[in-house]
Amino acid sequence: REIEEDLRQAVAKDELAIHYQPIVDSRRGVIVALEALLRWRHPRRGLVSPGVFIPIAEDTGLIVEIGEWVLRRACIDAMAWPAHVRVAVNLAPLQFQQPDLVARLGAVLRETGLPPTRLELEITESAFISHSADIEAKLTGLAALGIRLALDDFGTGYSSLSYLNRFPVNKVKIDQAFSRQANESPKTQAIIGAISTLAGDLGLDLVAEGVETHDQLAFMASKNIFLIQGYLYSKPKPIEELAPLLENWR
Ligand code: G
Ligand code: G
Ligand code: MN
Ligand code: NA
Repeated sequence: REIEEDLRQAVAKDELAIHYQPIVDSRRGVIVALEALLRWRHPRRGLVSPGVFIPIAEDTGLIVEIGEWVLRRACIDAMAWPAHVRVAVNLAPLQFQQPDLVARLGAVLRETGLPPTRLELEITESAFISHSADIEAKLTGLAALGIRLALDDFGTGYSSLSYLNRFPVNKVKIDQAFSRQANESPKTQAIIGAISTLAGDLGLDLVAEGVETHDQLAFMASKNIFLIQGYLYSKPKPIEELAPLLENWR
C-alpha cells in the first residue's frame, strides 16, 4: 500500500517527530518523566496518528528501525533535561523480540551518554506472550544495565499478575480506560483500588494514565496514586513547548 511505502521512507525524509507528555507527581507538582510519543508529519496527509501507522509499522517490521530512531532521539533529548526527569520510551513487542535487544540498548546509552537509570521502557504484556524462553534473560539484562521497566496499559490484558511475579518490573501504568470511569463506575473504583494496593505491597511505582479532570485526580489521590499522566496536566507536545514547564516544575 501507498502509506506503507511512505512510512518506509519517513525516517530518511525526517518526517517523524516525537511529542512528549509529562508524568507528574501530583503531590509536589513536579514532572518526574516525559513519555515519548511518535508523530508522523506526512507531506500530503498531514499529521498521521500513531494509532494508524504504528500497527502498519508493526505488521511490516518497520517498527524495529523506527523504534530505534525514537530511542536514540529520546535519549539525546533527555540529555538536555534536568537530571531527575526520566524519559519513557514505548518498546513494541517486535523490538522486544530482537535477540540482541540488550546490546542494542546498551549501545544507544553509551553513544548518547544518557545514564541508564534515566531511561524507562514501556512494554505491554503482549511482548511477553511469545518467545517466552529468553524473556527473563532479556529483562534481567535490561535491569542489570540499570534501565527501568514499566508495564503499560495495565489491566487490559490477560494475566498481568503472573508477570508482576516473574519479571523485574519497576512501574505499572493503569490504562486510561480505568481513569475515564474512575468517578462513574464503582467496579472500576474497586479495580483501581486493588491495583494500587497490589503495587504498594510489591513496591512498584504506579501511574494513572489518561487523567483529564480534577475529580479523577482526587479519586486517584484517595487511592494513594500520585503519579499522573493525562490531559489535565498536559497533552503530548513538542519538546520546545515543554522546556519552560520543565524549568517551572523543577
Ligand atoms: O500518542 P497516542 O496516544 O496517539 O499514541 C497512540 C498509541 O501509539 C499508544 O498506544 C502508544 O503507546 C503508541 N506509540 C506512540 N509512540 C510510540 C513509539 O514510539 N513506539 C511504539 N511502539 N508505540 C508508540
Ligand atoms: O498506549 P500508551 O499508554 O503508550 O499511549 C498513551 C496514549 O494516551 C497517547 O496516545 C496519548 O496521547 C494518550 N493520552 C494521554 N493522556 C490522555 C488523556 O488524558 N486523554 C486521552 N483521551 N488520551 C490521552
Ligand atoms: Mn506508553
Ligand atoms: Na498505556
